[in-house]
Amino acid sequence: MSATPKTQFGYGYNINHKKIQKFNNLPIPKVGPNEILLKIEAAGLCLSDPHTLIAGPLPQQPPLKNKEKFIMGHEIAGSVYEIGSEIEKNLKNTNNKYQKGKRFALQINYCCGHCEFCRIGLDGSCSSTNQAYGLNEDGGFQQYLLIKNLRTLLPIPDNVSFEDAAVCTDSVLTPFHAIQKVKHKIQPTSKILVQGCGGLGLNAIQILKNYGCFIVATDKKEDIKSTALSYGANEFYNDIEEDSNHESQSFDIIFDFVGIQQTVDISNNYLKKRGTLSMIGLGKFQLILPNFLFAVREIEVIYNFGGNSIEQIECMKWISKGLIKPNVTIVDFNKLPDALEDLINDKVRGRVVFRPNKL
Ligand code: FEH
Ligand code: ZN
Repeated sequence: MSATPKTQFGYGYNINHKKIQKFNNLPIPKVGPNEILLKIEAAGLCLSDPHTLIAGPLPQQPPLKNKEKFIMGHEIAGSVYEIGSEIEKNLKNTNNKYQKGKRFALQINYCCGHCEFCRIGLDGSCSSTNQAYGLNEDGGFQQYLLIKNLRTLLPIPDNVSFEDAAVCTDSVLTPFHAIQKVKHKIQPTSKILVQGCGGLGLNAIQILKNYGCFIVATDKKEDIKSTALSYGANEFYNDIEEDSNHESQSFDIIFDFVGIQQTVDISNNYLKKRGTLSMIGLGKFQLILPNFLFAVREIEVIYNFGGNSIEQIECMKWISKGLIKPNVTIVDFNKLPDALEDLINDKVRGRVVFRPNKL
């Protein structure tokens, strides 16, 4: 292994700027007795990144005040580069779990492991702090990241690449979690609409395919049609209302990966009585739900955000078995600001991943 560099560079948030900032000459963090230094092997770019730059960091639980500067990047996979003295002492007792070189994906939120939610496996909803890599604390758009909460390290199966493991932390996990919450309602005869075929929607199609249901996908981008169909969508439309013969109130479940008024209105048109609307996309901060029209049909509306560690481990298993193949494009780490502009301008297809240590 080559010598640890003295400094590193990264990209992140600065409260005084609306654009991502490059931070040069950052120190490589010193490792405490119970900490690990992770070498970042892959870090994915997400629409939450431009949202963070504009709307600010994910709020933390008081009394924690949000940082004014931090390294962004919340879809992270890496290898153990250095371990603290206490972890070293315990290596044998932990079956060498944290040995140098071991491969891990990070759970985005720093779950505490002992709150009411963590104790029942719902650690994605941990109620302790809301600290999250790259969203209000340092993340993966740099070469080395200090891991203070070992609970956030989830082992990557041998045949899963760092790039796939990185995007699994969010762009696979989030749709997987949303689908797990309604899977008891999915039958081979179910008609399901996936609105939005971006990074998350394309993964949703692949996950849903395993339940044998009929999948209709929509996206305003025409060029995504062949990918959506090849991932398992039975039909694809740019505008379902204009281009299809689907009847009103004929869908059992709709997954909305866009989250704008137009997609809510489409869901209102197409959901059956007692249908389910699963909201994932955060296109708009606030939306008007058709209160009366949903009430008379007893529509169930479910909101989703991220997922739990047990689901993230399961997602990696699905990838290792070839059941999900994330759509990943590797981009030079030095080109990160350009890739972010492309994402903002809707020019990105699937997920962009950087390899900060492969320059
Ligand atoms: C997942 C888990 C925790 C925080 C944020 C997320 C993502 O949905 C952000 O894109
Ligand atoms: Zn994200």
